[in-house]
Amino acid sequence: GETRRWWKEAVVYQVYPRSFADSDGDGVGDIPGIVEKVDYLDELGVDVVWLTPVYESPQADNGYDIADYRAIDDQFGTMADWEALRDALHERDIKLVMDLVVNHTSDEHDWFQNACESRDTEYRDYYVWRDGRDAADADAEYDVGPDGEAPPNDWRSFFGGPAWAYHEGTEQWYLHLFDRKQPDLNWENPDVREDVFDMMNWWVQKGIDGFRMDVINLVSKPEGLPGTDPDAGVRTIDRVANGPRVHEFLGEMREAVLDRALLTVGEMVGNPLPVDHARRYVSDDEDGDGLSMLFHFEHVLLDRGEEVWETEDWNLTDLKAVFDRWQEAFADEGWNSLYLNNHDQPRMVSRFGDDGEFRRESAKLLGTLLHTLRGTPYVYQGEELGMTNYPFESFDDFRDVETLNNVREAIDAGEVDSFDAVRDGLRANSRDNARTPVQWTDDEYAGFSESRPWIAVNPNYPEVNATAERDDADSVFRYYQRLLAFRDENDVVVYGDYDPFFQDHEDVWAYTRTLGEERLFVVLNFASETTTVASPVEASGVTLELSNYDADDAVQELRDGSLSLRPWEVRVYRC
Ligand code: TEU
Repeated sequence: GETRRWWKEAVVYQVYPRSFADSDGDGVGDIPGIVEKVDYLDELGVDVVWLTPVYESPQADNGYDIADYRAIDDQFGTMADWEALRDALHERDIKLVMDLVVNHTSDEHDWFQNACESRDTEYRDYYVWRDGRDAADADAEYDVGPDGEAPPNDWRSFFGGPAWAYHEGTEQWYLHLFDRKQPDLNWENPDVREDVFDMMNWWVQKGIDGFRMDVINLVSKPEGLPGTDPDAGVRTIDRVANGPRVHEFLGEMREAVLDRALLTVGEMVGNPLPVDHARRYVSDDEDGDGLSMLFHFEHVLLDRGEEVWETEDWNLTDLKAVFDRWQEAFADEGWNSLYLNNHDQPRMVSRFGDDGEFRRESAKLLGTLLHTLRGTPYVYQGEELGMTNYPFESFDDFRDVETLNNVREAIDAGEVDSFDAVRDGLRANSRDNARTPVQWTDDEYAGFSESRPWIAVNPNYPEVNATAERDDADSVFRYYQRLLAFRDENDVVVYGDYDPFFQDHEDVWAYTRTLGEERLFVVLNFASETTTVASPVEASGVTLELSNYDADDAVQELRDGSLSLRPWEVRVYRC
């Protein structure tokens, strides 16, 4: 609702440390590298940094496999480095949100190491262990255990293959919804919850300002762990998302740790995300979970098939419909997060814009959308430079466990012939698109590192880089600065009502934001041609507040009631 909260007024900038800035020349980004760029973030005008995992980890999933929640991984630096980053941000009034990954740990976490010692060891019940099934009860496809034993059920890992791994030492299987090096924690065990909440409080004590909660709607598994039901369209994700005790667990977390001064954003996987669950996650009521906001996946799954290499065409009317639905869902209570890319998604300008001729225009248009809808915008590193997808050529170019495991599994299972068959799809979809190094300069390795980075730099860095962007008044970076400042200066952007027009128009998105007497009218042309529309708003006193083209006739056009929008043109009027 309209209750004022600092995190509603904020813009969050996501840092993926491995790819942000490398201070020590080992080819991997690190925390001192981020410290060197804090002034850059301040110059951009961000209010919050969300740091993806920097905890001690064998890096099977780039840190989403945590071996020690209270230690910093050597690759990224030390706890003293982390404290220096926290202080450097706080000195500039920038808050710090940490990633909370508690659906699973690394298999190298002490808890799991202990759990593997025997069936009745202290931490055994911190994880989800089951006996296998008779091979006769299972599909041949899952027949992967010893003596033809099948896993406990037919759930699939999000990263390919069965969601179960056999542990020889104790002759049982453990659940891993992600990589086999990411065993799922057993949230049914109250000791697990207590340890997680203690750890969270420990970080709050260290002065952080919030948590981004990784796949937090997976923590409650259904009783009896029922298998999928393909005939009824019930997949693994449908079994494990928004489970029976999820609100109870999050309610406990709220009680034990959270308060409204923290920014908490829950990542809610699965599609669709039922609105009744969504409302409860962010509700402030007594039986609500009290999160600030959530990430759903409905817009970023529009163009995705079932497999990581499968694509579908997306269209603007569907994209608008998703956003309209969620703007409406949280119109009176709750709050939206606004994102078009992150470390798991391709670059937004390549996906929803035009990364060729109209790269700059469309990057600015998409930015304007994110920063003028109702909710808290998230900027993913490099987005403010208009960074694009990477032109992947061979399978060796990829680093991401989701991409690698899924493709290898499918090739082994004979479902895919070879890399060539999936190349185009991976080019479009792979998470590695987002993970190439941030392009700072036109020097070798884009100024990211002194030596060859862990993943290749996008070859467009001589043209697309922070130095060039800052030297150019017309750049994507300079435009983002204006967007962020505009939000700071205008309450209507934060708290105004959202009202859409032209919902069936295939190229144009238009809406007003209204707060008391104040009204903004935003119109965006999602096409590489000029599109003309009749203005849906009556306007006399008009000013053009933001646009990615020269103002020219914009004001007169609105007065006259006919808008002629150039390729990827966006206009924000006050009227
Ligand atoms: O992502 C959850 C998730 O659902 C993704 O794996 C998603 O399925 C995929 O990226 C779509 O291509 C979170 C983290 O953001 C991700 O980086 C982790 O790999 C994952 O959880 C496991 O911790």
